Amino acid sequence: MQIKKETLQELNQQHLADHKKQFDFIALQIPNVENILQKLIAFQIAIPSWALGTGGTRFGRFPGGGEPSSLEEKIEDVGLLHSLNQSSGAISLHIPWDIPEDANAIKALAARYNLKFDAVNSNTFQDQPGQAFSYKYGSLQHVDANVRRQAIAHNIEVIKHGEALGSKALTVWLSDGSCFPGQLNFREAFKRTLESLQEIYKALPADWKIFIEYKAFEPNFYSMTVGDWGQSYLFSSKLGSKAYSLVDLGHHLPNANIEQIVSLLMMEDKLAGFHFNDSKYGDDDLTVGSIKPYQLFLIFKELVEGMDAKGLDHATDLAWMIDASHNVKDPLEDLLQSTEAIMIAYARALLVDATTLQQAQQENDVVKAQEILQSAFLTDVRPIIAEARMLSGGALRPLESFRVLNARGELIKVRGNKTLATGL
Ligand code: AOS
Ligand code: ZN
Ligand code: ZN
Ligand code: ZN
Repeated sequence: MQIKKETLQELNQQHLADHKKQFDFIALQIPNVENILQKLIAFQIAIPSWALGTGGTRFGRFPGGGEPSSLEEKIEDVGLLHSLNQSSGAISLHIPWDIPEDANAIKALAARYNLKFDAVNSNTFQDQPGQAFSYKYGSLQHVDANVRRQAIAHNIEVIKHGEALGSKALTVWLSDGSCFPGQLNFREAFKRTLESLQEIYKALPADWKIFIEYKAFEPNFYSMTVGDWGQSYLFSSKLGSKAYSLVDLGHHLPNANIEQIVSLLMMEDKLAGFHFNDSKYGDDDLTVGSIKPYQLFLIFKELVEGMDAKGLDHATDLAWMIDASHNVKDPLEDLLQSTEAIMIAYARALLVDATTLQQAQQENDVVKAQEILQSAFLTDVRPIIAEARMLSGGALRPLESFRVLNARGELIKVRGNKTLATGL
């Protein structure tokens, strides 16, 4: 399903008068609103191919129908999101869940929707049919060199697929670890993993990066070989300047200060970017901003401050990706909500008065520092985001448009009640 620009313009027209009033009101209070609009327009968040279908839990899936069953259909779905919000201009593939048989055709299709290929993800946490060696006891850490070699070869293959599509990064998330004390020699497992990663690193094209994603627990529940940002940082710093640590918001132990982790990784030039989602307990993969929007804002506040200090481009110098999964929502509606939540957090962070905050910090004026942060956080920035979307040809109200246009119904008409099994 493709939405015509004129259709969106007609829908926007119905809300234009209301929108104008709201936008003018907020614009009056913000000195550099033009600058903020430009930054929001440039900011793009990659959609993971595995979030386009119903995810669910190990207890069950309740698919809704009309889900994409091929890479082509996944690209169409991201194209649909992007036409509505103009902020989802990239897709992140997971191999072998997505196999681009004809890379040129896939590239051409994506270009038609104005989509880029973000980081490609390897998968050594599941056994594939016909695979020679099992990942039951790990992949890059495995005691058997045959298993390690197979996992290294897979990662190199993923790089090749990514190269053919114009991706510039490989994300490695390992489920490697142990379920019980004594199962693993931590140091040996670390060293074997490092050696394996070094082999993969050697295969990176000159302008590529490798992202090392960490996770505190699951599916291993005693130890994870890349269990936290310290371990990820050790790997990425030992690997070299093309290696970075990837922060998935759901991969920390409860109450971790993620904004501080982010700020220090960035200080050390080791922050790859994000898998955005939200959680109350663990790797819940809930809609971004649905549980802890203040935390998300604080993360973006660190990002904006840190990137500005280093002269980095907010839109292009870090990898912005969603990693979510849904059991009770329409996946596309959920992704619209997630993208909006990220834009809200980013826009609010852009409102933080950095000079006054720095002054308050110098004077140990704790109260004032809090006031500055909270006044940015409590500003309703939605009209600014809507304005940015409209300026770039998107919908003033993406979610409402999705429903008014009966997008899911149209997809079901074409695709039927096909469903797609997705990841963890
Ligand atoms: C798993 O928990 C991680 O978040 C990975 O990023 C994984 O590759 C992705 O969630 C797909 O399962
Ligand atoms: Zn992730
Ligand atoms: Zn995860
Ligand atoms: Zn997950």
